[in-house]
Amino acid sequence: MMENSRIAMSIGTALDRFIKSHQEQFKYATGELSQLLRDIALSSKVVNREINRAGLIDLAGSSGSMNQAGDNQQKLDVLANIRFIRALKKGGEACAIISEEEDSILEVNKDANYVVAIDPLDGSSNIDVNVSIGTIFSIYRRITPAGEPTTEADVLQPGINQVAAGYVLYGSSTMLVYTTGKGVNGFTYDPSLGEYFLSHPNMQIPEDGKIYSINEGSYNSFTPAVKAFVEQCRERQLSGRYIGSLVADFHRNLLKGGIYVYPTTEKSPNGKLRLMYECNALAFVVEQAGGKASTGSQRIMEIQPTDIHQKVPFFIGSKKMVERAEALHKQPAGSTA
Ligand code: AHM
Ligand code: MG
Repeated sequence: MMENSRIAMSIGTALDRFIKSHQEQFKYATGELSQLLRDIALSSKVVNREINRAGLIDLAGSSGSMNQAGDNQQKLDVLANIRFIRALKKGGEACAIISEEEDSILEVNKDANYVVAIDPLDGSSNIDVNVSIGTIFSIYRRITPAGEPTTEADVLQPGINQVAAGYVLYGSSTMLVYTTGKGVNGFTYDPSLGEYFLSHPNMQIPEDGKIYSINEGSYNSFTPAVKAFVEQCRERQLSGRYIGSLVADFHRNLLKGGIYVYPTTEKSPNGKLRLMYECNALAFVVEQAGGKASTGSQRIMEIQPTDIHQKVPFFIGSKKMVERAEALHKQPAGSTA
């Protein structure tokens, strides 16, 4: 058993080979988690193909239906949801799935051991304008024994229980970045070979950064602590960079150093982003890369979820930047304005 060791893998190693060679690091090294990761990677290739063809075959744009949050679902959201769920069902390793596009828990294979939380296509308002979008996923091991029906307790687990998490960025190139709790590795897709290859081994986020990513258009409805944080970023003359596509903003900040913030606003009193299939996954990745993720006053991964679609305020990125935001939340009301 290669406990806690990060197996040296050279750049260019194919994802399948990488997953296989790291299987022994998992606590339950039976191959099921490896298979789940492969299922997600395979469906992301299908989704990638559909995204690349979207402009050509009129897939982009609204499908006219609404999801549970009342968002206007895009056709590609619906398609991506179908692709991932079909692959996870067929793969047989998921006992339950929760998705941004599904109102309730999908019970899949009661004999399986893993719960998957997924946002099949995040940032979908960017599809029509050819801007990067992403898939975000979290994997948990169920608490009840396999063979029994999945319970709410199996699904509503805090982020610290994740066994794997990651994202796919459909950008100028497509990348899959994931962690199983032993560091973070990034793979770039080669469409001519139909395979992901290791391009970013053992990713580390800079301890401090010069980029802040927040929708400043909502400034007037920020809390005093968040307003103070934005003021501090302006005073320090940091660069404001906001794509409005979480995976893309997060990925840039992971590589360059920075912070992404989606705080509470008047329109969204709990923030906009969902704990279970957006925040926890990226929190696991960022912590494994040496960064932090917080609500401003609590570590994201320690929140006990009460609802599969629960929203939380979100501060994520370079350790020092998140700590500065947290420090402003600790100041007595009135002193930060
Ligand atoms: P979605 O899950 O409906 O796609 O919304 C999440 C997206 C994030 O990718 C992005 O960072 C954020 O919403 C942008 O929201 P806003 O336009 O309010 O700044
Ligand atoms: Mg989303």
